[in-house]
Amino acid sequence: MIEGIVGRHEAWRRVCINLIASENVMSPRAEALYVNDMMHRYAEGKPGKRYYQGARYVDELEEYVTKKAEDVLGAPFADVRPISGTIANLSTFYALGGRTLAHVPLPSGAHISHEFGARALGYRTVEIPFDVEEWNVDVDGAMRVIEDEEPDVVVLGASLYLFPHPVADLADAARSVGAFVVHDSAHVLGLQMGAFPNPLEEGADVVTASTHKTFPGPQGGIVLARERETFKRIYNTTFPVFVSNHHIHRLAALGATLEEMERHGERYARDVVRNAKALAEALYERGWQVVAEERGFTETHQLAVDVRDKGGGRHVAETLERANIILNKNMLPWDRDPKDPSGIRIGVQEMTRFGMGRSEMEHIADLMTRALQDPERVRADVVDFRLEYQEVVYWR
Ligand code: DSN
Repeated sequence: MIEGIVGRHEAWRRVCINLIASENVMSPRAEALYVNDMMHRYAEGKPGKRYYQGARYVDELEEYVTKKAEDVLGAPFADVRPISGTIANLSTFYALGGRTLAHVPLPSGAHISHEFGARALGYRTVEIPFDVEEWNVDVDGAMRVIEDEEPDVVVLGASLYLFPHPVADLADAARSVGAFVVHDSAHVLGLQMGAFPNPLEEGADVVTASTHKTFPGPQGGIVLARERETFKRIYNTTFPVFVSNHHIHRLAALGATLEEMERHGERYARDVVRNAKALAEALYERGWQVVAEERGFTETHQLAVDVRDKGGGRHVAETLERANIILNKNMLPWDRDPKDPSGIRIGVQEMTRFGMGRSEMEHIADLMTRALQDPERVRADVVDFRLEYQEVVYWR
């Protein structure tokens, strides 16, 4: 029964065009390393100071992976123990302990943990204004919020993320009121290898992320920091407040992915952004209202499309799923209802990883356009097309 369900899931998603912006696939090596005996074991605490015996090789692995993360991701300090991006955020917000947290509005891209998570920790949250013309944070408005509200934490970075947020422009203003700048790089961690600015170099104090979106590792989280004291506060909060055991089997796969990204990350990041622009252009030419045309659509792996003229985000996402084209409905800045929003969000990082380039992006735009009219008929074409791209590249 269970084997059957998983088998059907795997067989189905292998013949889908997967465009969910928060997903990816691991390399065969990382996948093989993911299932190992450490998934049965406990290693609470930190290397060399565990609360359980039997962790000598876990210590060796965790130290290696932590050092590799610092080197490859360009961070003086890394904590690989958060088990998700949300846990990385909660741990960071709690450790930096304040009363007020400023974040981008949810419909303009913020992650739910920036608002609901922060509030659950006792923060008063205030919104940083978003400029819909620029599809980015309104820098002057953000400065005013920082001056007036004097937040303790300013969160930039997003889940709907088309253009780099102005970390450098806001870091000094934040510091002048004593605020920490946290950049949520969940979506762009893999792009930071060469196609997106490193927020720590731009003045962020902390980067939080998940390790399975544009960074194509196992599901998990990570915290990166610029200064030792800030890092220690977060590190000493992650355990024992937000994790006890930290799902240590995933560290092997994370380490393997870091090694692969060290070799191929720069090329992968550039190819992803190039493909996102190509798909945006191709859809736009076929009549889809891809947002931010004046700004070149995107500087990340994502594009967003206003599909109100095609029945709305929910209708479009559900119709495309019938053709094996998998993406998600998404709020756009003017939306209030996440259940039936104006938009869809598209990410090309997974299909790029399977070797697709510009011409394949054009073909996907054709398939999407036809699928909206007759999804069942187009599904066979999607399956045939996808069967041509089954090997993960960027890892050997
Ligand atoms: N924020 C979700 C997404 O971007 O899909 C993941 O947590």
